Amino acid sequence: MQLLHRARRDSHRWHPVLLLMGALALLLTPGAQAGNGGAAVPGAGRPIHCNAAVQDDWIGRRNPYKPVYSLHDAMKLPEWLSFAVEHRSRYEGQDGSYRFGAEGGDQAVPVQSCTWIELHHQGFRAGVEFLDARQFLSDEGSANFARVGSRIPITNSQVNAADFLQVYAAWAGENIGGSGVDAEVKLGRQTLDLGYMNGRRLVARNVFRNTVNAFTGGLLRLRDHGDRWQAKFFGFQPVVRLPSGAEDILREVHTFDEQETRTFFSGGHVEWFNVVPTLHAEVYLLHLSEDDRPGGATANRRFFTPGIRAYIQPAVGQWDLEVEIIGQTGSSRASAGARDTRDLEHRAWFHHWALGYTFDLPWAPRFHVMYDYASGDADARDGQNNRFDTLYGARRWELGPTGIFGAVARANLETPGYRLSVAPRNGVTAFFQHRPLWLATARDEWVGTGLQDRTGRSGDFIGHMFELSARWDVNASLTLDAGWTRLARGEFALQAPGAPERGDVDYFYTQSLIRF
Ligand SMILES: [Ca+2]
Ligand SMILES: [Ca+2]
Repeated sequence: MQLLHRARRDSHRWHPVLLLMGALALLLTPGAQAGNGGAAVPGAGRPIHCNAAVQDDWIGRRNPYKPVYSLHDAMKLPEWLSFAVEHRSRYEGQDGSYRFGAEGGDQAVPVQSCTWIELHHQGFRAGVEFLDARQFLSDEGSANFARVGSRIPITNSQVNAADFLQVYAAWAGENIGGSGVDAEVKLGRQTLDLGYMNGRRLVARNVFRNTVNAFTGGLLRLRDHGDRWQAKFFGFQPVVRLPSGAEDILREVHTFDEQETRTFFSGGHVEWFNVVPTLHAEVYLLHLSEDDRPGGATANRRFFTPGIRAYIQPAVGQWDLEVEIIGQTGSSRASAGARDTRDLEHRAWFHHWALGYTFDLPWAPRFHVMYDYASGDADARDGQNNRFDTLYGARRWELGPTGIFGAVARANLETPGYRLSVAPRNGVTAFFQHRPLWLATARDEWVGTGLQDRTGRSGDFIGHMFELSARWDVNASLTLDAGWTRLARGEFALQAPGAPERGDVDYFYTQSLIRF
């Protein structure tokens, strides 16, 4: 541990080992391409949540989603109607706590039900997706989120009962006028992923989380008919999940969601496939501009988020890699508090590096190392906000489970790590992951926990996160998934003001998903 800690002291910005890692990976790229003559384009992954509505891709010729037990087929519904129902139940248990002022353990049963109906005629289609996200066993004693002086037992990230996730009209056409370009326009309330699979760090349709981000506005997607590139441009108002207050959620008040009427989120995202065979690249620029609205105080974020990403997907007997570098510039406030009216210059950044190899052995073991850095704000009085903001991104695939756990946010964070993944049989995957966690700056918050030591005297070491997880896609209608995560708390997590006194935290979940 001492070694890791020492190594990390040198790594604050661009660790030479990381640069070497990146250079090495690039050198190895030609080898990878030699072994993979075909220039495959990233396709849709196997769904593990309410996902039917986004698996059915009208351009790009990806596999349409199809459960083995199809209600659509059983009901002999016509071809012009798409229809899917999904239901996920999860049990989550946590022993011990790590948030500000929290004590004891907690448990929850998040339940998600989803119905999706789409009509299509020639290139036109109209769809509705209805999502019901509830959580049982949460009560006043729960502490899913904490700020100094207030414990929040449950949030609208976990609960949004019976609401419209998507309501849209869309048009798609291929090889428009012989131009070699496919196009799709989607208008209305919708969900969006930016960046294939693990690229969903800034805009994601959530998978593990019980509720899902949605936006209202327009999306234009262009795609090269020869699969060389794809571009997305959007102008949105984010949807705020209501009710948002913990009291209303616990009392099961039902309120339909609304647009955040004074928030505008827009951007462009361009992907190039097989820049050299198997290496894919993305470049993007996002803009967020928000103002307080009645019932919705904001941090008045007004900033641009540019970024680049490159990756090679894992394949047996091949090296894979991923690099993503994101900047943020503009203005924001230190908090969303009504009395916080001081605009700060917003300058933040993030980078992610990963290098892996999949062995040509039974169970196709893949070992990969990774490193994430998300800037924090070292000085509360310097007129700058340097805390990275992950916008509408997701994190479960690299920063541990969310749910009632969610210990690791992509802000004020520095974490190397490694993971061993195996696939013992078709449809079964499992992994072990270990990540030591540090605050990027000791004076800023361990974001999302309410723990902060402005003097920096509690140090910057959060602790070690160990994770074991397994998933079984029994068939296209049933997926089982379970995981155990231990947070072995370090100096900061034990000594920061308000930190729970004792011991490590264990989190366990098990879930099933059925789709028809
Ligand atoms: Ca609602
Ligand atoms: Ca500052």
